[in-house]
Amino acid sequence: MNFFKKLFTKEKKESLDLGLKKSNESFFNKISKAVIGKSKVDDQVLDDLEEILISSDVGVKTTLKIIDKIENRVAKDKFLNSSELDLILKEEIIKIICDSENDNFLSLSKEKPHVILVVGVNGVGKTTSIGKMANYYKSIGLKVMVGAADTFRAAAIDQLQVWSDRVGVELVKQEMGSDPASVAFDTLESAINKNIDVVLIDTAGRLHNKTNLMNELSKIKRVLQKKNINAPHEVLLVIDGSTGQNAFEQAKQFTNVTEITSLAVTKLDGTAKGGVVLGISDQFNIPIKFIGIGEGIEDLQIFDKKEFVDSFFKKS
Ligand SMILES: Nc1nc2c(ncn2[C@@H]2O[C@H](COP(=O)(O)OP(=O)(O)OP(=O)(O)O)[C@@H](O)[C@H]2O)c(=O)[nH]1
Ligand SMILES: [Mg+2]
Repeated sequence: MNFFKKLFTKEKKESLDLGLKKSNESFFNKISKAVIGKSKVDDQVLDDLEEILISSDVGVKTTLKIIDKIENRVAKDKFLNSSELDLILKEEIIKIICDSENDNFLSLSKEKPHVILVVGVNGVGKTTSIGKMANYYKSIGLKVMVGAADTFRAAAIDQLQVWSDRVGVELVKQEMGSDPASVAFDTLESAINKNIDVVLIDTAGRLHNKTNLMNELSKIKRVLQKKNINAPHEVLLVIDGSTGQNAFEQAKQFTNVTEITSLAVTKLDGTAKGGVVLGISDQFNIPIKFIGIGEGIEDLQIFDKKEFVDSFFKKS
């Protein structure tokens, strides 16, 4: 969908650069140290590079793939200049990530409403991301409705109410402690009646080892299907990028127990662990749709692999 691409304006790019500043700086400091005094990429540089990628949370599998590619290039070009290492790395990483099957456009189903069930462990940024997504979808002219199916805490409903008011979209809610599946059902019913385009359903922070919470998620799905057999059209897993390797773990655990169709990686600002996005994008066969780069309403971007790698590798 080309018009999403067009939304990647200069302004967006600047905030992406800013959001990834810590990851970018930390990565470059390490790379610079590794090549100091070296005229060519030798075994030592490659070893250091491997360590740098792993310590930048790119993940072991993806790191080994990248090192393998660089080794091949070094074998072909024995006098590969070490000052060019970052350029070569960028090239190879873009190739690896873009070869992966993930796609990053915002595929919305043809039928209305497109229902997105938002899941993830405690505190990763589900509710905040829903607020930002509601704002984004509204800004491109879609009618949005939000459902407060995190009924565990009154504060969770209030938080979503604040976001809905701020964005100017309708919220469907019930009392605290009510059945989350019933809230989801009400939301979908109301959205159908009001000809809504996108429905975003918030859920409680659930732990992968809590069977009851996973059962709750299944129940929400089942109940939604009573209204529309294709709902939810999307189950979006939110993961906290600042937790580094734990983010991989969250993605793994969730994909093991439920069908996840898209990912949002949050909190990439203020962390040097942004490399986690490169690894996740390579290793999971699930598109990363959004990345969170701040707490503000505009601080959610559609994930664009190329732009991301570019910001990650930008020389300041
Ligand atoms: N810096 C930064 N903070 C974020 C981002 N996304 C969310 N947050 C913050 O993370 C905290 C938790 O966000 P919530 O949206 O409440 O997380 P949640 O997953 O809904 O949490 P529970 O409902 O308790 O499971 C809040 O303080 C958010 O402002 C982000 O991209 N960057
Ligand atoms: Mg929440």
